Amino acid sequence: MNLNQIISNLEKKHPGEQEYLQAVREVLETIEEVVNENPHFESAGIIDRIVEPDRVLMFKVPWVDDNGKVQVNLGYRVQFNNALGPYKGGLRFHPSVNLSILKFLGFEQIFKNALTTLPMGGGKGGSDFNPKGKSDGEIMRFCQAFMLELWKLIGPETDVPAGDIGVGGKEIGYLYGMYKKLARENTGVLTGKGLGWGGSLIRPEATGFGGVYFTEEMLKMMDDNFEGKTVTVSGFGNVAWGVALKVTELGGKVVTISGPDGYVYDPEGVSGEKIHYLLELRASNQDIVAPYAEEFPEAKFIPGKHPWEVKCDIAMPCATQNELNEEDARNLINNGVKVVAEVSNMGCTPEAIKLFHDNKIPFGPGKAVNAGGVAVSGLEMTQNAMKLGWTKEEVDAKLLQIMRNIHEVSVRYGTEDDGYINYVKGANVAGFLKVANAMIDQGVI
Ligand code: 2IT
Repeated sequence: MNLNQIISNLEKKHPGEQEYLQAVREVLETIEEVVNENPHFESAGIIDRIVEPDRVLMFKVPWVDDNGKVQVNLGYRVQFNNALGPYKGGLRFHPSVNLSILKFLGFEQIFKNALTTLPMGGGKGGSDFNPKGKSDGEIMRFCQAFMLELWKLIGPETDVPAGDIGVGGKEIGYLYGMYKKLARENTGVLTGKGLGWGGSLIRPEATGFGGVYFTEEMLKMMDDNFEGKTVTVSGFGNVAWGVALKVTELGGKVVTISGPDGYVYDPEGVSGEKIHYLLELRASNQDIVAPYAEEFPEAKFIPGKHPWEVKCDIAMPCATQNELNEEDARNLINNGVKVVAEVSNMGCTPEAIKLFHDNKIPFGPGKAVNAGGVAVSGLEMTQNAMKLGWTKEEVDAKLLQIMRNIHEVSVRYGTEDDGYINYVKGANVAGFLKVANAMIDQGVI
């Protein structure tokens, strides 16, 4: 496999799609060895086929705002690979959304979903719609207009969307209502639904809980645990909330959260009622964290900065892609970080990851660490298909098992000669082999 040739061909075909090219390069670099060991992958064109989505759907979303003015956004669904099951992955509503970002997310999702061992292919979608400052009525009308196009492309056995940044329980409700009306069926085609109408218990917590379960396994490899650990977290949404809940339960202390306006340092820990306050912050649709420091005076708001300058044992990025760069990584290492676990998708830049690897700091990549979210989405699909629901304890136990299993396969494929575990390689190889073998079995389609 000629990695540079493949990447330069992709650059020509998809100029400027930086995030997508970054995600592809990272995966191809780590699977090069296993591809070279399996010549039948080459003859079946697996790499050429896996790096391009099956199809990309782009559509216009016109809607009317509260002032009666017509607004126009772009809508997308990237159906990347369905070798393992229906396309599965979230919808992101954020002004930064473009094709490159959704292709990177869809590509990552293929391997992440494979790691869960549940029957799900990879996809992603969303819009450049900005939910910040929008009224409930505007969000509902936008979701309905978005679904008016999307519903034709999805279905319980073809493509099952869910939430991502900017799409939570409220948006899933509006999207589902419109889908059900148009499709005249009630098959639970979106996951992350309300707990009273088909949603799975633990789904809201799942990404954060799963991330902490995975990190606990990483700590175990060093005969350690969360007890007494200081943890820095970025973001203040659903994912940061789940992480704060579980870290606190396991005896650790989350000392930061962050938003686009800066970060909050809370030396006493984001615990108890403060964790629930995160949900209020999020629900305000304001996208700022400064009010936390007004509500809880022991905390300090540091405007315009990232939390990675704060001394910690464990760093868990929970916000968005490329949110932790080389300089941040150097700060963390100089401050004695023991473990870095990326809960956001592609949260760390390639330079930051290289620095962690060079310094032998255990680094868990997003597609392994945050797979708990989509794993519980998969369990929601199972429960919907059975028309039965599991208890909180049942779902949580399955999530824990899935995360431990992902850790185990990452160690199996990622352990280097000196004993250092390259989790990026381990997770990519394990996910890739599963998808590639399924593609071989299913022929050229
Ligand atoms: O990045 C992700 O894995 C998600 N946004 C969740 C996807 C899902 O289908 O639950």
